[in-house]
Amino acid sequence: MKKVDLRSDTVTKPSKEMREAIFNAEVGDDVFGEDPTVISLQEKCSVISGKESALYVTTGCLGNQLAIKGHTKQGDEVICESESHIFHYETSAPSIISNVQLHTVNGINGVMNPEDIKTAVRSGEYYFPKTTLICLENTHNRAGGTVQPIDNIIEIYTFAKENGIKVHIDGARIFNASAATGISLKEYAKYCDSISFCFSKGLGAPVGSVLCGDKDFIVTAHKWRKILGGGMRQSGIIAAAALYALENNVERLKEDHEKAKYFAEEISKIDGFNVNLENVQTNIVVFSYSKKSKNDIIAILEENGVRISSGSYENLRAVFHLDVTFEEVKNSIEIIKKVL
Ligand code: TLP
Repeated sequence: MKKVDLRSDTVTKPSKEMREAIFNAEVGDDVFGEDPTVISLQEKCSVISGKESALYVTTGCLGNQLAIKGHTKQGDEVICESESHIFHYETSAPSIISNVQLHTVNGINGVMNPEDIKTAVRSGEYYFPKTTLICLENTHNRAGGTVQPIDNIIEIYTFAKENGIKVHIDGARIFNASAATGISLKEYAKYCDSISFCFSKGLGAPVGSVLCGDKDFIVTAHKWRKILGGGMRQSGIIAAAALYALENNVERLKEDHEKAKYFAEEISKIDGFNVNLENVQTNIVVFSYSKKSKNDIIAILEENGVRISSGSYENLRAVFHLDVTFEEVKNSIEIIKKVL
């Protein structure tokens, strides 16, 4: 029996059409800057983000880390939300690659209050680190796919500009934010110095992310991508999947949001489940179950054909994507009702 895999939107497999695009990709050696498919992906990303330049990178983590490297100097401080991906899931890379310190600010549902950011920014005394970067995450993973309100982003960016601080958006799922709000990637990207987004999540490509910013910043990111072993050769093979994803899988993201909403509403009716429906804004549902431990639930559901993952702390997480049908979502609810 095929399992319904809701562990992440990273689990999707390339469709037949995407594989055809991969098959037909023109390639060259990208370390020589000669891969036409990579070049056209980067150009497209620069156009749709409204940024001068773009760099194709292996992962979302690498996109974030190159941004931190490009915007900071050794010993600087980077402000990020206390549940952010950069803080929790990137193996302390900012301290290793950029030798910077993270200063976390508690948000509400992943959204930082600009006043709290202003308080966290260091004054100029010599014994303080220097705040040089603020990172925002849109949508916010551990908060359950919540969207950063545009007014909030604008306020943070305006303050940052006035104080010589850069802003990076970890937009791994920025197209989910756009699908939920109608605000374009270009509009979001206006209010940051750099933005990264992933092809390998809701867009369904097997691998790859992109980092967008101004020319000089991308020149530095390109150098550091090479230093870190991320220079790729005939990467048009995978860039073709990313191009296919941008052209064909963005519009449909709304369907994943509907599946998430339906799932959240249905499980909230089951005794023992707790889900904050207001936070279900995109394709992620973070929820809890009071009657069993987190690991037990994950194991029981796995045995019964539904795969979910661990969310923040005691929470569970289900993520909706293009490889799970509405029918399968309905079935998974029935299974949950039956076994829990
Ligand atoms: N998130 C993964 C796990 O690492 C948790 C997932 O399954 O959701 N930014 C955000 C907001 C992300 O959610 C992720 C991946 C990344 C960056 C990193 O992307 P990759 O895995 O491509 O390095």
